Amino acid sequence: MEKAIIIGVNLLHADRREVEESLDELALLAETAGAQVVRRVVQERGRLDPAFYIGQGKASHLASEAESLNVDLIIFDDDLSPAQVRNLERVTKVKIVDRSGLILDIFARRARSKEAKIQVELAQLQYLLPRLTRQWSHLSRQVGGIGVRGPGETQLEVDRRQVQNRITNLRRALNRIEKSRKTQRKRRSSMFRVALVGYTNSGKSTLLNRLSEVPSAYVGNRLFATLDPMTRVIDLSSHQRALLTDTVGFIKKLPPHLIASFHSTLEEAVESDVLLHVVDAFRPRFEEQIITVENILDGLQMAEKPTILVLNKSDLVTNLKSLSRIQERYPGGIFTSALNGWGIDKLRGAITGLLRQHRVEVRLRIPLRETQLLSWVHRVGDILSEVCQDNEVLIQAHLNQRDANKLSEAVRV
Ligand SMILES: Nc1nc2c(ncn2[C@@H]2O[C@H](COP(=O)(O)OP(=O)(O)OP(=O)(O)O)[C@@H](O)[C@H]2O)c(=O)[nH]1
Ligand SMILES: [Mg+2]
Repeated sequence: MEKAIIIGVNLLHADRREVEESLDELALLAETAGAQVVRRVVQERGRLDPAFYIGQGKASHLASEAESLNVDLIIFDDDLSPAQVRNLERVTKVKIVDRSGLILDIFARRARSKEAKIQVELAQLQYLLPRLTRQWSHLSRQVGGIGVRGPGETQLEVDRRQVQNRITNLRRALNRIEKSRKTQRKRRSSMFRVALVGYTNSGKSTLLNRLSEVPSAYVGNRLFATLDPMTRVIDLSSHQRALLTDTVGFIKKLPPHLIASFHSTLEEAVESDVLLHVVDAFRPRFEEQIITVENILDGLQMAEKPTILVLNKSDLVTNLKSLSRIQERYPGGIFTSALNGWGIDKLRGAITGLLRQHRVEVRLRIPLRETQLLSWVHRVGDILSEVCQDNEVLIQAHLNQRDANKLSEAVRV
Protein backbone atom coordinates (compact mmCIF):
# COMPACT_ATOMS: atom_id res chain seq x y z
CA MET A 1 0.00 0.00 0.00
CA GLU A 2 1.25 3.45 -0.86
CA LYS A 3 1.28 5.94 1.98
CA ALA A 4 -0.17 9.35 1.28
CA ILE A 5 -0.52 12.81 2.75
CA ILE A 6 -3.65 14.61 1.60
CA ILE A 7 -3.81 18.38 1.57
CA GLY A 8 -6.43 21.04 0.95
CA VAL A 9 -6.21 24.81 0.97
CA ASN A 10 -8.63 27.05 2.82
CA LEU A 11 -8.57 30.51 1.35
CA LEU A 12 -9.39 33.48 3.56
CA HIS A 13 -13.11 33.88 4.19
CA ALA A 14 -13.88 30.49 2.69
CA ASP A 15 -16.04 27.96 4.51
CA ARG A 16 -13.72 25.72 6.52
CA ARG A 17 -16.37 23.01 6.77
CA GLU A 18 -16.58 22.80 3.03
CA VAL A 19 -12.81 22.28 2.78
CA GLU A 20 -12.96 19.57 5.45
CA GLU A 21 -15.80 17.77 3.68
CA SER A 22 -14.01 17.94 0.39
CA LEU A 23 -10.97 16.44 2.14
CA ASP A 24 -13.14 13.65 3.60
CA GLU A 25 -14.14 12.81 0.08
CA LEU A 26 -10.55 13.05 -1.11
CA ALA A 27 -9.54 10.59 1.62
CA LEU A 28 -12.22 8.21 0.38
CA LEU A 29 -10.99 8.63 -3.18
CA ALA A 30 -7.41 7.98 -2.05
CA GLU A 31 -8.46 4.80 -0.26
CA THR A 32 -10.44 3.73 -3.32
CA ALA A 33 -7.24 4.14 -5.33
CA GLY A 34 -5.45 1.92 -2.83
CA ALA A 35 -3.57 4.46 -0.71
CA GLN A 36 -3.29 4.67 3.03
CA VAL A 37 -3.82 8.24 4.22
CA VAL A 38 -1.32 8.85 7.02
CA ARG A 39 -1.86 12.55 7.44
CA ARG A 40 -4.29 15.23 6.38
CA VAL A 41 -3.40 18.89 6.17
CA VAL A 42 -5.50 22.01 5.73
CA GLN A 43 -3.51 25.07 4.93
CA GLU A 44 -4.92 28.53 5.53
CA ARG A 45 -3.79 30.98 2.89
CA GLY A 46 -4.61 34.43 1.65
CA ARG A 47 -4.08 33.48 -1.95
CA LEU A 48 -2.72 30.60 -3.98
CA ASP A 49 0.94 30.57 -4.92
CA PRO A 50 1.44 30.31 -8.69
CA ALA A 51 4.73 28.43 -8.37
CA PHE A 52 4.09 26.14 -5.39
CA TYR A 53 0.33 26.39 -4.86
CA ILE A 54 0.81 26.15 -1.09
CA GLY A 55 3.90 28.37 -1.08
CA GLN A 56 7.54 27.38 -0.99
CA GLY A 57 7.83 27.48 2.81
CA LYS A 58 4.91 25.12 3.29
CA ALA A 59 6.29 22.90 0.53
CA SER A 60 9.59 22.52 2.37
CA HIS A 61 7.72 21.75 5.57
CA LEU A 62 5.72 19.09 3.72
CA ALA A 63 8.97 17.66 2.39
CA SER A 64 10.33 16.97 5.85
CA GLU A 65 7.01 15.54 6.97
CA ALA A 66 6.90 13.31 3.92
CA GLU A 67 10.33 12.05 4.76
CA SER A 68 9.68 11.34 8.43
CA LEU A 69 6.36 9.62 7.67
CA ASN A 70 7.93 7.75 4.78
CA VAL A 71 5.12 8.63 2.37
CA ASP A 72 5.05 7.78 -1.33
CA LEU A 73 2.82 10.55 -2.53
CA ILE A 74 1.09 13.80 -1.66
CA ILE A 75 -2.43 14.29 -2.95
CA PHE A 76 -3.85 17.78 -3.48
CA ASP A 77 -7.58 18.41 -3.31
CA ASP A 78 -7.47 20.82 -6.23
CA ASP A 79 -6.02 20.72 -9.66
CA LEU A 80 -2.43 21.89 -9.99
CA SER A 81 -0.73 23.38 -13.00
CA PRO A 82 2.02 21.26 -14.61
CA ALA A 83 4.59 23.76 -13.33
CA GLN A 84 3.29 23.52 -9.76
CA VAL A 85 3.51 19.73 -9.90
CA ARG A 86 7.09 19.92 -11.13
CA ASN A 87 8.13 22.44 -8.49
CA LEU A 88 6.46 20.52 -5.68
CA GLU A 89 8.00 17.22 -6.78
CA ARG A 90 11.42 18.82 -6.88
CA VAL A 91 11.12 20.08 -3.32
CA THR A 92 9.29 17.16 -1.71
CA LYS A 93 11.00 14.36 -3.68
CA VAL A 94 7.76 12.38 -3.75
CA LYS A 95 4.99 11.94 -6.30
CA ILE A 96 2.47 14.75 -6.43
CA VAL A 97 -1.05 13.82 -7.53
CA ASP A 98 -3.98 16.21 -7.86
CA ARG A 99 -7.67 15.47 -7.54
CA SER A 100 -8.23 15.00 -11.27
CA GLY A 101 -5.23 12.69 -11.51
CA LEU A 102 -6.57 10.64 -8.63
CA ILE A 103 -10.06 10.33 -10.10
CA LEU A 104 -8.60 9.37 -13.46
CA ASP A 105 -6.54 6.70 -11.72
CA ILE A 106 -9.65 5.18 -10.14
CA PHE A 107 -11.48 5.24 -13.45
CA ALA A 108 -8.50 3.55 -15.09
CA ARG A 109 -8.64 0.75 -12.54
CA ARG A 110 -12.41 0.34 -12.80
CA ALA A 111 -12.68 0.37 -16.59
CA ARG A 112 -13.70 -3.06 -17.85
CA SER A 113 -15.50 -2.69 -21.17
CA LYS A 114 -13.72 -1.66 -24.33
CA GLU A 115 -15.68 1.56 -24.40
CA ALA A 116 -14.85 2.54 -20.84
CA LYS A 117 -11.18 1.76 -21.41
CA ILE A 118 -11.05 3.95 -24.49
CA GLN A 119 -12.82 6.77 -22.71
CA VAL A 120 -10.50 6.65 -19.71
CA GLU A 121 -7.39 6.47 -21.84
CA LEU A 122 -8.57 9.44 -23.86
CA ALA A 123 -9.16 11.48 -20.71
CA GLN A 124 -5.81 10.43 -19.25
CA LEU A 125 -3.90 11.41 -22.35
CA GLN A 126 -5.61 14.78 -22.54
CA TYR A 127 -4.75 15.32 -18.91
CA LEU A 128 -1.14 14.25 -19.48
CA LEU A 129 -0.53 16.18 -22.66
CA PRO A 130 0.32 19.54 -21.07
CA ARG A 131 2.37 17.69 -18.47
CA LEU A 132 4.54 15.87 -20.98
CA THR A 133 7.81 17.77 -21.00
CA ARG A 134 11.48 16.92 -20.75
CA GLN A 135 11.52 18.13 -17.17
CA TRP A 136 9.72 14.97 -16.22
CA SER A 137 13.03 13.20 -16.00
CA HIS A 138 13.68 14.73 -12.56
CA LEU A 139 11.47 12.05 -11.08
CA SER A 140 11.37 8.50 -12.25
CA ARG A 141 7.82 7.93 -13.35
CA GLN A 142 8.45 4.28 -13.98
CA VAL A 143 7.85 3.64 -10.30
CA GLY A 144 4.18 3.09 -11.09
CA GLY A 145 1.44 3.24 -8.53
CA ILE A 146 -1.25 5.84 -7.96
CA GLY A 147 -1.55 8.53 -10.59
CA VAL A 148 0.47 6.72 -13.20
CA ARG A 149 -1.55 3.56 -13.69
CA GLY A 150 -3.94 2.47 -16.34
CA PRO A 151 -4.09 2.30 -20.09
CA GLY A 152 -2.54 5.76 -20.44
CA GLU A 153 0.58 4.67 -18.59
CA THR A 154 2.48 3.28 -21.54
CA GLN A 155 2.16 6.59 -23.31
CA LEU A 156 4.20 8.44 -20.74
CA GLU A 157 7.51 7.99 -22.50
CA VAL A 158 6.44 8.83 -26.01
CA ASP A 159 6.51 12.29 -27.43
CA ARG A 160 3.58 14.64 -27.72
CA ARG A 161 2.96 13.98 -31.39
CA GLN A 162 2.46 10.31 -30.77
CA VAL A 163 0.11 11.12 -27.93
CA GLN A 164 -1.83 13.41 -30.17
CA ASN A 165 -2.11 10.71 -32.84
CA ARG A 166 -3.32 8.30 -30.24
CA ILE A 167 -5.93 10.81 -29.08
CA THR A 168 -7.19 11.14 -32.66
CA ASN A 169 -7.45 7.37 -33.00
CA LEU A 170 -9.27 7.00 -29.72
CA ARG A 171 -11.72 9.72 -30.72
CA ARG A 172 -12.42 7.84 -33.95
CA ALA A 173 -12.97 4.58 -32.10
CA LEU A 174 -15.37 6.34 -29.74
CA ASN A 175 -17.27 7.84 -32.66
CA ARG A 176 -17.75 4.38 -34.08
CA ILE A 177 -19.09 3.12 -30.77
CA GLU A 178 -21.34 6.14 -30.48
CA LYS A 179 -22.76 5.46 -33.95
CA SER A 180 -23.54 1.83 -33.21
CA ARG A 181 -25.24 2.88 -29.98
CA LYS A 182 -27.33 5.31 -31.94
CA THR A 183 -28.58 2.55 -34.24
CA GLN A 184 -29.39 0.40 -31.22
CA ARG A 185 -31.34 3.26 -29.71
CA LYS A 186 -33.24 3.86 -32.95
CA ARG A 187 -34.40 0.28 -32.98
CA ARG A 188 -36.09 0.75 -29.63
CA SER A 189 -36.86 4.41 -30.05
CA SER A 190 -40.57 4.08 -29.49
CA MET A 191 -40.18 3.17 -25.85
CA PHE A 192 -40.25 5.77 -23.12
CA ARG A 193 -36.71 6.31 -21.87
CA VAL A 194 -35.75 7.04 -18.30
CA ALA A 195 -32.18 7.63 -17.08
CA LEU A 196 -30.68 7.42 -13.61
CA VAL A 197 -28.27 10.21 -12.78
CA GLY A 198 -26.73 11.34 -9.52
CA TYR A 199 -23.76 11.50 -7.22
CA THR A 200 -21.57 8.43 -6.98
CA ASN A 201 -22.70 5.92 -4.35
CA SER A 202 -26.24 7.34 -4.12
CA GLY A 203 -27.84 4.01 -5.05
CA LYS A 204 -28.54 4.30 -8.79
CA SER A 205 -27.57 0.73 -9.65
CA THR A 206 -29.45 -0.63 -6.64
CA LEU A 207 -32.51 1.25 -7.88
CA LEU A 208 -32.10 -0.17 -11.39
CA ASN A 209 -32.03 -3.66 -9.92
CA ARG A 210 -35.04 -2.91 -7.75
CA LEU A 211 -37.13 -1.49 -10.61
CA SER A 212 -36.20 -4.07 -13.21
CA GLU A 213 -36.49 -6.98 -10.81
CA VAL A 214 -33.78 -8.84 -12.66
CA PRO A 215 -30.81 -7.88 -10.48
CA SER A 216 -27.98 -7.56 -12.93
CA ALA A 217 -26.29 -4.24 -12.28
CA TYR A 218 -23.17 -4.22 -10.15
CA VAL A 219 -23.72 -2.60 -6.78
CA GLY A 220 -20.82 -1.67 -4.57
CA ASN A 221 -20.24 0.44 -1.52
CA ARG A 222 -17.45 2.31 -3.20
CA LEU A 223 -16.97 5.27 -5.46
CA PHE A 224 -17.53 4.86 -9.19
CA ALA A 225 -18.84 1.31 -9.00
CA THR A 226 -20.52 1.79 -12.36
CA LEU A 227 -18.67 2.97 -15.45
CA ASP A 228 -20.67 1.35 -18.24
CA PRO A 229 -24.23 2.22 -19.02
CA MET A 230 -26.77 -0.53 -18.58
CA THR A 231 -30.31 -0.44 -19.88
CA ARG A 232 -33.21 -2.58 -18.69
CA VAL A 233 -36.91 -2.78 -19.44
CA ILE A 234 -39.01 -1.90 -16.42
CA ASP A 235 -42.70 -2.48 -15.77
CA LEU A 236 -44.71 0.52 -14.69
CA SER A 237 -48.26 0.58 -13.48
CA SER A 238 -51.14 -0.38 -15.84
CA HIS A 239 -49.06 -2.49 -18.20
CA GLN A 240 -46.90 0.38 -19.33
CA ARG A 241 -43.24 -0.29 -19.92
CA ALA A 242 -40.17 1.91 -20.13
CA LEU A 243 -36.43 1.65 -20.61
CA LEU A 244 -34.29 2.51 -17.62
CA THR A 245 -30.60 3.35 -18.04
CA ASP A 246 -28.01 3.37 -15.28
CA THR A 247 -24.81 5.26 -15.85
CA VAL A 248 -21.62 6.62 -14.35
CA GLY A 249 -21.96 8.65 -11.14
CA PHE A 250 -20.82 12.22 -10.63
CA ILE A 251 -18.55 13.77 -8.03
CA LYS A 252 -17.41 17.24 -7.00
CA LYS A 253 -14.63 18.65 -9.19
CA LEU A 254 -15.03 15.90 -11.78
CA PRO A 255 -12.26 16.41 -14.34
CA PRO A 256 -13.74 18.08 -17.42
CA HIS A 257 -11.78 15.76 -19.74
CA LEU A 258 -13.49 12.83 -18.11
CA ILE A 259 -16.96 14.24 -18.68
CA ALA A 260 -16.06 14.95 -22.30
CA SER A 261 -14.67 11.44 -22.81
CA PHE A 262 -17.67 9.81 -21.23
CA HIS A 263 -19.91 11.52 -23.71
CA SER A 264 -20.92 8.29 -25.44
CA THR A 265 -21.75 6.70 -22.10
CA LEU A 266 -23.74 9.72 -21.00
CA GLU A 267 -25.49 9.94 -24.36
CA GLU A 268 -28.04 7.41 -23.12
CA ALA A 269 -29.00 9.86 -20.41
CA VAL A 270 -28.79 12.87 -22.69
CA GLU A 271 -31.33 11.29 -25.05
CA SER A 272 -33.72 10.07 -22.40
CA ASP A 273 -37.19 11.49 -21.93
CA VAL A 274 -37.01 11.76 -18.15
CA LEU A 275 -34.28 11.80 -15.51
CA LEU A 276 -34.35 10.20 -12.10
CA HIS A 277 -31.93 12.25 -10.02
CA VAL A 278 -30.94 9.89 -7.23
CA VAL A 279 -29.74 11.41 -3.97
CA ASP A 280 -28.33 9.80 -0.86
CA ALA A 281 -30.69 11.59 1.54
CA PHE A 282 -28.87 10.15 4.54
CA ARG A 283 -25.71 12.12 3.87
CA PRO A 284 -25.42 15.29 5.89
CA ARG A 285 -25.53 18.27 3.57
CA PHE A 286 -26.58 16.20 0.57
CA GLU A 287 -27.96 19.47 -0.81
CA GLU A 288 -24.46 20.28 -2.02
CA GLN A 289 -24.31 17.03 -3.93
CA ILE A 290 -27.61 17.93 -5.58
CA ILE A 291 -26.10 21.24 -6.70
CA THR A 292 -22.96 19.53 -8.01
CA VAL A 293 -25.06 17.10 -10.05
CA GLU A 294 -27.30 19.90 -11.34
CA ASN A 295 -24.26 21.86 -12.48
CA ILE A 296 -22.89 18.88 -14.39
CA LEU A 297 -26.32 18.23 -15.95
CA ASP A 298 -26.44 21.88 -16.95
CA GLY A 299 -23.09 21.51 -18.72
CA LEU A 300 -24.50 18.54 -20.61
CA GLN A 301 -27.57 20.54 -21.65
CA MET A 302 -29.79 18.30 -19.57
CA ALA A 303 -31.01 20.79 -17.02
CA GLU A 304 -34.32 21.32 -18.80
CA LYS A 305 -35.32 17.66 -18.86
CA PRO A 306 -38.30 16.61 -16.74
CA THR A 307 -36.68 15.28 -13.57
CA ILE A 308 -37.87 13.31 -10.58
CA LEU A 309 -35.80 13.84 -7.46
CA VAL A 310 -35.37 10.47 -5.74
CA LEU A 311 -34.50 10.84 -2.05
CA ASN A 312 -32.92 7.43 -1.62
CA LYS A 313 -31.54 5.62 1.45
CA SER A 314 -34.48 7.01 3.41
CA ASP A 315 -34.43 3.81 5.51
CA LEU A 316 -31.35 5.30 7.17
CA VAL A 317 -33.03 8.62 7.95
CA THR A 318 -34.66 7.59 11.21
CA ASN A 319 -35.08 11.08 12.59
CA LEU A 320 -38.64 12.18 11.80
CA LYS A 321 -37.69 15.82 12.06
CA SER A 322 -35.03 15.40 9.37
CA LEU A 323 -37.53 13.60 7.14
CA SER A 324 -40.09 16.38 7.32
CA ARG A 325 -37.39 19.02 6.86
CA ILE A 326 -36.21 17.29 3.69
CA GLN A 327 -39.79 16.90 2.44
CA GLU A 328 -40.40 20.60 3.03
CA ARG A 329 -37.28 21.58 1.17
CA TYR A 330 -37.96 19.23 -1.77
CA PRO A 331 -41.74 18.90 -1.99
CA GLY A 332 -41.56 17.13 -5.37
CA GLY A 333 -39.01 14.60 -4.14
CA ILE A 334 -39.93 10.97 -3.59
CA PHE A 335 -38.54 9.09 -0.59
CA THR A 336 -37.28 5.64 -1.48
CA SER A 337 -35.18 2.86 -0.16
CA ALA A 338 -33.75 0.94 -3.06
CA LEU A 339 -32.50 -1.50 -0.46
CA ASN A 340 -35.81 -2.54 1.12
CA GLY A 341 -38.27 -1.38 -1.51
CA TRP A 342 -39.90 1.55 0.27
CA GLY A 343 -41.45 4.12 -2.02
CA ILE A 344 -40.72 2.14 -5.15
CA ASP A 345 -44.41 1.91 -6.13
CA LYS A 346 -44.78 5.63 -5.64
CA LEU A 347 -41.76 6.16 -7.87
CA ARG A 348 -43.26 3.86 -10.50
CA GLY A 349 -46.43 5.94 -10.31
CA ALA A 350 -44.51 9.19 -10.78
CA ILE A 351 -42.71 7.81 -13.83
CA THR A 352 -46.04 6.62 -15.26
CA GLY A 353 -47.44 10.12 -14.72
CA LEU A 354 -44.65 11.66 -16.79
CA LEU A 355 -45.02 8.96 -19.41
CA ARG A 356 -48.70 9.85 -19.78
CA GLN A 357 -47.82 13.53 -20.22
CA HIS A 358 -45.36 12.49 -22.84
CA ARG A 359 -48.02 10.66 -24.85
CA VAL A 360 -50.40 12.29 -27.27
CA GLU A 361 -53.71 11.06 -28.57
CA VAL A 362 -53.94 10.60 -32.33
CA ARG A 363 -56.78 9.64 -34.69
CA LEU A 364 -55.71 7.77 -37.79
CA ARG A 365 -57.27 6.48 -41.00
CA ILE A 366 -55.03 3.80 -42.47
CA PRO A 367 -55.73 1.75 -45.63
CA LEU A 368 -55.90 -1.99 -44.87
CA ARG A 369 -53.18 -2.76 -47.39
CA GLU A 370 -50.68 -0.69 -45.34
CA THR A 371 -49.96 -3.69 -43.20
CA GLN A 372 -46.52 -2.51 -42.11
CA LEU A 373 -47.79 0.82 -40.87
CA LEU A 374 -50.70 -0.88 -39.09
CA SER A 375 -48.47 -3.28 -37.23
CA TRP A 376 -46.07 -0.45 -36.32
CA VAL A 377 -48.91 1.56 -34.77
CA HIS A 378 -49.94 -1.50 -32.79
CA ARG A 379 -46.41 -2.07 -31.62
CA VAL A 380 -45.54 1.45 -30.47
CA GLY A 381 -48.94 2.76 -29.43
CA ASP A 382 -51.72 2.06 -26.97
CA ILE A 383 -54.83 1.42 -29.04
CA LEU A 384 -57.89 3.08 -27.54
CA SER A 385 -60.33 2.09 -30.27
CA GLU A 386 -60.20 0.49 -33.68
CA VAL A 387 -62.91 0.20 -36.33
CA CYS A 388 -62.78 -1.31 -39.84
CA GLN A 389 -64.60 0.69 -42.49
CA ASP A 390 -64.53 -0.25 -46.18
CA ASN A 391 -60.86 -0.79 -46.92
CA GLU A 392 -59.64 1.36 -44.06
CA VAL A 393 -59.04 1.11 -40.35
CA LEU A 394 -59.99 3.98 -38.07
CA ILE A 395 -57.73 4.06 -35.07
CA GLN A 396 -57.66 6.12 -31.95
CA ALA A 397 -54.39 5.65 -30.05
CA HIS A 398 -51.86 7.06 -27.62
CA LEU A 399 -48.39 7.55 -29.09
CA ASN A 400 -45.12 9.11 -28.03
CA GLN A 401 -44.71 12.61 -29.33
CA ARG A 402 -41.65 11.31 -31.18
CA ASP A 403 -43.62 8.58 -32.92
CA ALA A 404 -46.62 10.80 -33.62
CA ASN A 405 -44.31 13.17 -35.49
CA LYS A 406 -43.28 10.36 -37.79
CA LEU A 407 -46.82 9.85 -39.12
CA SER A 408 -47.62 11.51 -42.42
CA GLU A 409 -50.49 13.95 -42.62
CA ALA A 410 -52.17 11.61 -45.11
CA VAL A 411 -53.16 9.12 -42.42
CA ARG A 412 -54.13 11.68 -39.79
CA VAL A 413 -57.77 12.46 -39.26
N1 LIG B 1 -29.30 1.71 3.42
C1 LIG B 1 -29.40 1.82 2.10
N2 LIG B 1 -28.32 1.54 1.34
C2 LIG B 1 -28.46 1.66 0.00
C3 LIG B 1 -29.68 2.05 -0.61
N3 LIG B 1 -29.50 2.09 -1.94
C4 LIG B 1 -28.22 1.73 -2.16
N4 LIG B 1 -27.58 1.46 -1.00
C5 LIG B 1 -26.17 1.05 -0.83
O1 LIG B 1 -25.34 2.11 -1.28
C6 LIG B 1 -24.16 1.59 -1.90
C7 LIG B 1 -24.01 2.15 -3.29
O2 LIG B 1 -25.02 1.66 -4.12
P1 LIG B 1 -24.92 1.65 -5.71
O3 LIG B 1 -26.27 1.24 -6.23
O4 LIG B 1 -23.75 0.90 -6.19
O5 LIG B 1 -24.70 3.21 -5.99
P2 LIG B 1 -24.49 3.94 -7.38
O6 LIG B 1 -25.24 5.24 -7.31
O7 LIG B 1 -24.83 3.05 -8.51
O8 LIG B 1 -22.92 4.27 -7.32
P3 LIG B 1 -21.87 4.48 -8.54
O9 LIG B 1 -22.09 3.42 -9.54
O10 LIG B 1 -20.58 4.44 -7.86
O11 LIG B 1 -22.17 5.86 -9.09
C8 LIG B 1 -24.30 0.09 -1.87
O12 LIG B 1 -23.58 -0.40 -0.76
C9 LIG B 1 -25.80 -0.13 -1.69
O13 LIG B 1 -26.10 -1.34 -1.05
C10 LIG B 1 -30.80 2.34 0.25
O14 LIG B 1 -31.91 2.69 -0.16
N5 LIG B 1 -30.60 2.20 1.58
MG1 LIG C 1 -23.69 2.30 -9.98
